Amino acid sequence: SNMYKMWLQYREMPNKINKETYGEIAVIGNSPIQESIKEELTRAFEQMYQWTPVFTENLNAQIVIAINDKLNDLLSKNHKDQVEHLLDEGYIIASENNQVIITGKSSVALLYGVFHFLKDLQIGKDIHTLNITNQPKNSLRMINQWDNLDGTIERGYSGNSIFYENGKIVKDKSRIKDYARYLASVGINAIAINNVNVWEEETFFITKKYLPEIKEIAQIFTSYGLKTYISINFASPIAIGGLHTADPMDEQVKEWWKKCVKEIYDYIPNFGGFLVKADSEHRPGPFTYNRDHKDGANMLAEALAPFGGKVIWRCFVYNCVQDWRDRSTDRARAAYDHFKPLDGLFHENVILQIKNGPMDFQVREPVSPLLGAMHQTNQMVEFQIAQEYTGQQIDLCYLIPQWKDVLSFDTYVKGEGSTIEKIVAGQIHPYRYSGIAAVSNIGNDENWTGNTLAQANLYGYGRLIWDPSLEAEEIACEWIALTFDSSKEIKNTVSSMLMDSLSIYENYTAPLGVGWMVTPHYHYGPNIDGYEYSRWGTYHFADRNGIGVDRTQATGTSYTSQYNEPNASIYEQLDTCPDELILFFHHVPYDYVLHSGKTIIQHIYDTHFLGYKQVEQLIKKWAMLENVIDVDTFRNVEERLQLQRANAKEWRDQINTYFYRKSGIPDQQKRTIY
Ligand code: BDP
Repeated sequence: SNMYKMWLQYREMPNKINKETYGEIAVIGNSPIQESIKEELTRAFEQMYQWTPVFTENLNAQIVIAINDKLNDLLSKNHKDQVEHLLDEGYIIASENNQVIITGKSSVALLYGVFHFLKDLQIGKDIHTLNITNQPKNSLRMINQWDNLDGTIERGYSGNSIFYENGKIVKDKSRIKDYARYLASVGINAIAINNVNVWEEETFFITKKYLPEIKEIAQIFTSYGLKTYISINFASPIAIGGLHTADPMDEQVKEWWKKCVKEIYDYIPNFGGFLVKADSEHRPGPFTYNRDHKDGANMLAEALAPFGGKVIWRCFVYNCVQDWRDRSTDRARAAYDHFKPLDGLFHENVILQIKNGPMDFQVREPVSPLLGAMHQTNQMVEFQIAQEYTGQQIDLCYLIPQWKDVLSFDTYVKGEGSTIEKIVAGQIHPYRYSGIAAVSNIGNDENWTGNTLAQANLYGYGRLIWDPSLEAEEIACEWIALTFDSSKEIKNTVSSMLMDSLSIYENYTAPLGVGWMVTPHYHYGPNIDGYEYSRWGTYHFADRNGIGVDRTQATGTSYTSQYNEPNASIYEQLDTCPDELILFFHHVPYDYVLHSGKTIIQHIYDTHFLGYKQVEQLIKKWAMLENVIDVDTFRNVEERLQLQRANAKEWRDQINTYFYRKSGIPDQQKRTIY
C-alpha cells in the first residue's frame, strides 16, 4: 500500500519529462552505490513518468551522474570550483547547456544528489532549472536499532523486527534493503543493527556464527552509503571467549578483542565499529574490575583502530538501584559525574554518545550538561525517534521541534554561541569525530511506524541532522508533500496537527519538566506514583505542600552547578528558571506563581483540561481529510487518534484528581475534577 512507500512514493506526475530527451541517463562507474542509483532512477521514472530509462556511459546524455573527475569538461568553471570545496558527501546538481549534471567527490555524494533530484521532480520542480549545492553539517549521522534476535524490539511500537525473527537473521532481506533506501534518501550514513542491551545469543554477532549473514546486511547498507555497527556485550570474553575475566587491562582480554575485530574485518572490510552500553542498567562493564570507562573504551578502540573502526560509547550510566530516601544521589547528575573527569583520556576513535537530556527522553528535560563539557573527547548526541515516553507511536508527537530546541541550546562552554548544534558538528571543540544518533522507530508493520504520521519523525530526523538550520515546519511540509501530495488542504491540516502535537502531549502528561508519572516498565499512560518509591531514581516528590525536585546548589542536589554560567544561575534561581522546567529544578508549593501569572496548581488543571480538548480538535481536523487522503492512512490515523483521546482523558483525570487531593486547592474555573 501507499503507506509502505513512506516518502519515496514516486507518484505519477502530470508534467511528464519526455523519454525522447531524457531517456538515456549517464551513470559513470559501477560500484554497488552506482547500482543503487540506477535502480532508484528506474523505479522512480517508471512510476512517475511511465517509462524506463536506459543507462549509458555517454557524457552527452541529458542527465549525467558522475564523480567530478570523470566529467571531463562538462562543468563550468564556477561549478567546478564549487565541487572542489565540497566535503566528500556533498553534491551539486547543475543545469548546464541543457544538461542536468549531478556530481560530487564520492559515489555516496552522487546517491544523495540523486535522491535530492528525485525529490525535486516529485514535488513538481522544473528539471531545467535545478541548481543546487548541498552538504551535511554533521559527519556522523546514525540510526540505532534496538532490535533483538528473537524478533522483538526494545521499545518498539510498530511490530517486530525487520532484521530478525525467531532467533535468526531474516532470510529475505528485501525489507532491509527498502529501509536502507529510506535512510539513505535522508542522508543517514551509519546504523547499529542490534539492541544496546546485548543478551546471550546476540553476544555471538561478532563471531563466525553470525558474521556471514551480517556481512550480507552490511553489503546492503554499503550500497546505500551506510556503515554497519554492532552493539556488543562487554563481557564477551567471558560469555563466548572462554576467559575468566573481561578486565580491559588484562592482556588476554585485549588479545581476544583484537582477534575478534580482525575476524569481523575479514568479513566486513568497511565495518563501522562497536556501540557499547556498559555499566548501565545491569549491563556488564569495566566497573566490575575497578576500571573506568576510558579503560573499557580504549581497550576496544585499540582493537578497532588499525582498521579505521570506531567505538561509540554510551554515557547512559547511572545508579539504577538508588533510593528516594537518599537525597545525595541524583540520577540527573550521573552522566556528567562519571564522564567529565575523564576528558582527554579517550582514544581518538572513541566517541561518547550522550542522550539529549540528563534523564531519559522525557517530553521535557533540560539539555544534558555533559554535551560540550568535554573539550578533548569526541561527542555525539543521542535522540529517540521511537516515542517511548511521548506516546509510543499511538499518540501523535512530532519531535523535530524538541530536537531543534536541543540543538539551539547555548551551553556557553566557549562563550556565547556554543550551541549543541555547533558542538556536535565539531565546530566548538576540535573533535575528530562527532555527530548525532537516534533510536529508530520502525518495525515490520505495513506502514513501518505504527502511526503513519510517525514517519515524519524518521524523515525529519534525517533532514534535521543533515541540516539543523531547517525549520521544523519546513521539514513537516516537505514530508507531507512527498508522502501525500501537494494539495493545500492536506498540507495545512497535517502540518498544523504535527506542529501542535508536542505541546499537546506535554499539556496532558507530566507537568513543567518533572517527567515520568508513567506506567512502570511500559511507560505508556499515567501512573503518578508508579515510580515514586521505586529504585530507578525518577521522582516527583509531590506531597501536600508542593512538588518538584530540588536540584539547586543552595538546598538541593547541586545538579545546576554542572551548567556553565549564565545557565547555572538561570536554573538555580526560582525567578529566572523557565516555567516549563521549574519542577525539574525546584521543589515549590502548589500556590507558587509562575511567570505566566498562574499558580502551579492552576497551571496543572488548565493544561490538562486543555490538552484533552486539543486532542478532540486533532480528531476533528483529521476527519476533514476523509475524502482527500487514502483510505488506509485515513483509518490508521483515525484509530490512533481515538486511542490518544482515551489516553489523554486518563492522564487529565488522574493528574487533576491527584493534585487536587494532594493540594486541597480547588480549580478556579470550577470544572469537575473526579
Ligand atoms: C531507556 C529504556 C530502556 C533502554 C535504555 C537505554 O527504557 O529500554 O535500554 O533507555 O537507552 O529509555 O539504554
